[in-house]
Amino acid sequence: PASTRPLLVDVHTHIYTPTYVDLLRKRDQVPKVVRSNDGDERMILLKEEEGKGASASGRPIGPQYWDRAEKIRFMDTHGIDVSVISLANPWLDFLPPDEAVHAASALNSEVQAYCSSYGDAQAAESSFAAQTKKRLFAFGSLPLVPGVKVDEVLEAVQQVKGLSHLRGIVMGTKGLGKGLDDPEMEPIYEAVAAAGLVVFVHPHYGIDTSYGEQDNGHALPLGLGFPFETTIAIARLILAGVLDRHPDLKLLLAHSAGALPALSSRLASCIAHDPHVKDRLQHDFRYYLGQLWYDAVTYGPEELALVERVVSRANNYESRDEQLAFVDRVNDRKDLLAPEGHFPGVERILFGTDHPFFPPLEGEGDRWRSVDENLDAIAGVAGWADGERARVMGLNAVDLFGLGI
Ligand code: 5CU
Repeated sequence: PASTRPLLVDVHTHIYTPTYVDLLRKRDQVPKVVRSNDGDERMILLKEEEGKGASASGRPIGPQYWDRAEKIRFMDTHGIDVSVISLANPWLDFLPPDEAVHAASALNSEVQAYCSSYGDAQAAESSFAAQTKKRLFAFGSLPLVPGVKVDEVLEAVQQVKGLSHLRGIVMGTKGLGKGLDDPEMEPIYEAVAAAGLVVFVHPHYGIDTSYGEQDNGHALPLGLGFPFETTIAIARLILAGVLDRHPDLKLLLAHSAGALPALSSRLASCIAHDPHVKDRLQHDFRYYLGQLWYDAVTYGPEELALVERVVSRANNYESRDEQLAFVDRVNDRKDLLAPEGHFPGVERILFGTDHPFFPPLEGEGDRWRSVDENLDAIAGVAGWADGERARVMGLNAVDLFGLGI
């Protein structure tokens, strides 16, 4: 029964709202929604979907992208008690400033209604919602586009803060057009941190590279391009000192921050050996990984374990001596336990699904393989017990987003 299993909260789950899909229907450039020859609607989203080959002409879209009943059915099928939904990529990035400002305001109201009008009676069918009476929360959107007035972005931050079911904002990696290390982003970071909102950083553009002559469909842009985009964006943000200036900024990184955990020591070494940047930060680069949050969308227990271990180390990382002491303590895992009884990195990792992307393959049943792989990863991390799993499955989200309120 629901009451005896751990609370499950999905922090990486998207929608394209009806207003947003209408915006895309009016466009003749990517991103756009088009009607195919057989009458079905197709969404063309990524630059790779414009060309020839397996991914050309986009993907079919339907109610799974916008219908709340579909979201709830998906949640029920997978035992998800609560979802923190976000507008999917590419958000408002393609709009001129005035339109982006209006669209952000309309979308934030729409997403608030999507969550808040889901009635108490229906919500109470979930064990968690029996206490909170809420099953749906959301990230809002900001008009982050080149040329927008920063004051208008700050007004949107205040709008999001004032909406009861919105607990953060979702954003891509472009900021106001120049990336997340742009000094123009400073007042926005300050306002978002002061408002206590969580920033969900999500990729869309991939990286500027060729994936070769062979047609590999979406596999490389999504499997590598997306996570490398996040890796580079967050490395730049850290190197610009954003986390030194805004230690209260809460950044949740999609796809477990891509390659950032795996490359953090190499990056730290490159920084330490480069006279241009070696004195720029207040801490060793690895330290900052302990200031971030990570979704658990890794699809494998070993990858998830790597994220946890690196983030656990970050919380113990100030100097080479401390690092060596950390390694000693890892060898006797018990010594490292936090008062709550788990590695500190466990507190920074949160379950996610990426719904409605990666649906079941033909012939598969109602459960989504992509969801089960991520649940199995949480179940399979060596050394985690029920306490660690419960934190990652839902308790961390309750704390980070204040879902009990
Ligand atoms: O399949 C895709 O293109 C995507 C996407 O666009 N965004 C996302 O979050 N996951 C998969």
